Amino acid sequence: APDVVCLGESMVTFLPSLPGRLADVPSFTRAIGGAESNVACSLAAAGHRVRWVGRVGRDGFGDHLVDTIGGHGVDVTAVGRDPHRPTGVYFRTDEDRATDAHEVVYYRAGSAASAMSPATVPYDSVAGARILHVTGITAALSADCLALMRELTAPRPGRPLVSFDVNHRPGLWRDGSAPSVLLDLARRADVVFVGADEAERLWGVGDPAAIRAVLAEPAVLVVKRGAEGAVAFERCGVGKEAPRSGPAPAPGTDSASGHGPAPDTRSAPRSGPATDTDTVTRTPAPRVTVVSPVGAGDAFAAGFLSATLRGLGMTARLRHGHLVAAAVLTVPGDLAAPPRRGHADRLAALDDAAWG
Ligand code: KDG
Repeated sequence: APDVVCLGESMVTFLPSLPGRLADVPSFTRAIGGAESNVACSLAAAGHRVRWVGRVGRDGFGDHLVDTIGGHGVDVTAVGRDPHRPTGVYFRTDEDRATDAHEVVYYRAGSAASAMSPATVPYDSVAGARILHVTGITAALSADCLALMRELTAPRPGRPLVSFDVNHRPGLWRDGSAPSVLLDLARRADVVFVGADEAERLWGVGDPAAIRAVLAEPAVLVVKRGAEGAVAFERCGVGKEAPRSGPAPAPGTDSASGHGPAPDTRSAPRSGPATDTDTVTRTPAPRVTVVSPVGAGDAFAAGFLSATLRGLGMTARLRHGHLVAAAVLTVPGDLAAPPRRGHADRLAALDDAAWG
């Protein structure tokens, strides 16, 4: 079984050849996108066994996604191929330096991935993993996809640790249901990533402690504050010392080389005000010159989850998230080679003064 399963829609992405409005961009370069497969590729680069579960058309773009993501060392054997629906694609423009705005246009309604459901995605394809990583994007794709998300996040014995990146994409939510649907899913997860700006937009709370009050259930909540860094709330009494009740990794096959199992965060009580029961950890973000923010959230999640799989403490988990994000922030595409493990470990171990 893989260490991590990342489940969600990947798309062929068209990146503009020149800055400017979509209406004016003369040509585009093909790349790949998809928040969950970005996390998968980054985790594979960090040496973990990762499976991407998605669904693409029986078309050239589907072949391209499967080949490219597989080429990153990700297990693509559980990717569905839909003979009747196309692979999703999307176009985007570069950030306008003056306004920070960029345009994203999706052609994914009715895509192969929108047909993911409890019927088309067998639970077996995620069972046995230590971590299942999903995002709020999938919940917006179709009623079937939402049903799948609810099934995957429902409590059940031996459930992988569920990692949920809220990933609110306003362009995908037309009916005003995002705040309640995403809150409900996040509350069912074990580890949640959310941007402070995103939480403000969805639930009207931007202060980390206020976000924790709304999202008190997950054992670990990571609030990302852009250049200001990140804050993690971890319920006391859980973490690396906690007993594990999920599926054990196969002996001797831990590609993360001898690291302990992922912490079982589900054994903790689910009630009580966050402030009384949480350990709060803050880390500043390294200062980098941002080339493109796209993919940085995925990179952060990958760095954090990699450090989680390795049994590292919360400060190290956050710092590894920041380091992988920094690598992606400083290149144009969604993906960048993360720093090698030894190098990242040395950077993460620098003293607090170096980290701002
Ligand atoms: O996180 C990066 C993603 O936003 C991008 O790759 C496309 O998955 C995507 C989406 O749905 O926006």
